[in-house]
Amino acid sequence: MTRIVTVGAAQLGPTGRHEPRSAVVKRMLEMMRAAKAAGCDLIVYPEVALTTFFPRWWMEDQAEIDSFFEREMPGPETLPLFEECLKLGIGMSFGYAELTEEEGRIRHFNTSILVDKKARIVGKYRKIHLPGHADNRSQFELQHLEKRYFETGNLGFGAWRTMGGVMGMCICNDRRWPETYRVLGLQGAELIMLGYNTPTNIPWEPIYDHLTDFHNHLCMQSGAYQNSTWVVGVAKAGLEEGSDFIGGSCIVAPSGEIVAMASTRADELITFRCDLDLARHNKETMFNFALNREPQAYGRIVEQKAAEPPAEEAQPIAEPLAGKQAAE
Ligand code: CDV
Repeated sequence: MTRIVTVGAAQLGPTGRHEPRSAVVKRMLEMMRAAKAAGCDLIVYPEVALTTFFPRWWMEDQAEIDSFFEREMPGPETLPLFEECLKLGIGMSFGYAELTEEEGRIRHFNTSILVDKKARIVGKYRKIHLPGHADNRSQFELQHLEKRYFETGNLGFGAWRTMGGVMGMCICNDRRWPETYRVLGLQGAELIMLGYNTPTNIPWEPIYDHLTDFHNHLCMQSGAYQNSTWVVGVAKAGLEEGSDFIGGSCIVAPSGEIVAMASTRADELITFRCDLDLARHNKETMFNFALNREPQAYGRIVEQKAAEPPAEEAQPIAEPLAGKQAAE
């Protein structure tokens, strides 16, 4: 038996600061129609798909900041995406900056949603691992101020049974953390969707700039393999307002192999027929969690945040060569 979900990863090229949402939505709709024509059941767009990636700029005017956020989903500008989903009978996932009133206050999240083939929002995720900084590092032309503009997501890592499988979401920096995939894996996730905006240069931490593409794939491939799940990673790519974003959007099989990858840094659709039953193999053998995990040994993962190296020098527990001279 096979359970095929044909997935389209809809990489977006750059979006300018003053480009209206309607222009971006038009591009997204074109890709959705192309995805449907290619037989897709589901189309996945990047993180903060509707606007430019604004956290690169230090801003103080709250109205200006809020202009990048969506107050309703769908709103008038995003409704056409939902209408097209319903018309075509295709699911979708995309990221956006969310402004909401909760617990009596205005809150800002970096959010993604999962929409089924009837255009119903069936899943929502708010980014948990927010990279960058909250302080003004004006010595850098381009900053990364997610810690200033967003709150840490408060919905946990959810998984949803929909469109014939168990699906999860995370966003960009989340993909670098094994905890993300494991929490989703523990809910049986068979397909994890994520969008990213990843610059080729991190001015305050350039040591690994030359390995940005490698690390992008490394973490998604290991997450897929170790949890036996499909991973769909979708970039906002290209030169956007001075930020040089990687592309490399890809679909990763539960084996950890990349089975489809974008070759440009512009709007580009890649597709793959993902057999969700492939995810079953390692879920039932090597990574059969019920049989092989040893949670009693993993306490530190949830009990501790920072690394705590041993305070003291190691003491010998045996000295088989006691009395012999060590080399200098
Ligand atoms: N949008 C992101 O989360 N970007 C980060 C960069 C800043 C390192 C990433 O993990 O790709």
